[in-house]
Amino acid sequence: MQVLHEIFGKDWEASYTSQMQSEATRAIEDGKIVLLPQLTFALSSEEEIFFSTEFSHPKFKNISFNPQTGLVRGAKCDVVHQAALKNMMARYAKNASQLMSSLFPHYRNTIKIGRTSFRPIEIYGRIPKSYRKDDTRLHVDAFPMSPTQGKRIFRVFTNVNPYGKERIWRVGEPFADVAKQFLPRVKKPWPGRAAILSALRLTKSYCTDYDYAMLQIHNLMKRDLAYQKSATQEEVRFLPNTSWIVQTDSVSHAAMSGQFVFEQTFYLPVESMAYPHLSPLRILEKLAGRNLA
Ligand SMILES: O=C(O)CCC(=O)C(=O)O
Ligand SMILES: [Fe+2]
Repeated sequence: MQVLHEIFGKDWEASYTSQMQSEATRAIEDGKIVLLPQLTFALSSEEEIFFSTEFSHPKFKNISFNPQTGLVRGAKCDVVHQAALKNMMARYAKNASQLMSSLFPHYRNTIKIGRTSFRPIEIYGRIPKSYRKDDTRLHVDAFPMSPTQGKRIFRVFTNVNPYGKERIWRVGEPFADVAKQFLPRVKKPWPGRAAILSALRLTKSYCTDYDYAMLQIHNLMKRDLAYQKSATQEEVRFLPNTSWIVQTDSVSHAAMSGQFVFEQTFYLPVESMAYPHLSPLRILEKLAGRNLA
């Protein structure tokens, strides 16, 4: 399968023809990565000090920003630098939103913005706390605290590495193949699990059967070292000063190396997709023979 779908947009305000929009929609919903090889995110000269690991809190993987509350997390710095970080990340959030809106206009009314992240730590050689947190292993995204209830996860990335370093990913097999292998291995949740998790506030919202299955698949994929080696996969190298958009809940991916990337997350209801049958929710429901929402 062709993994990349290239679009030539030079800036975040670029407009796209309806043909480009519908081709990009088909491509992304079909599990391709939409690559914008000419699109970068420029840092001002004052912001260049953030090309460093010095502002990262050792407990966090990334520096994150919540565009809804304006809060920055995971940074270790004084108020002046904190404000500058916030400014820079808010600008990335705005740019990424603009891109999503001009490339996918029919998602506009229902898409919701999530967290923005700045990732200043080199991936290669990083020691994860557990295999579940190891993003160098192929996985589809699912987060224990943040159930999506079927909503799609879109991520916009920009490699801003100033030293010419690529971000290297492995991209695995289509979601339908992942699901066929791993859904049969998903154990039944114990009764009342979701209600207890949300009552104890261990999840930010209700964890549906879909969320449970996705989290299990995420963990099973990462735990299976034989699968990591033998699964159909290919290496994709993202050059500095390029951007890409991917549905990380369906595209099997692993980040192998690279440093200094921005990322913006968005959530989209399955019903807003042009091809909802391609969503992980519908694919899993078809295999399970029942409703998982
Ligand atoms: O940082 C990256 O390049 C990707 C890591 C990852 O697995 C993700 O953002 O879902
Ligand atoms: Fe991921």
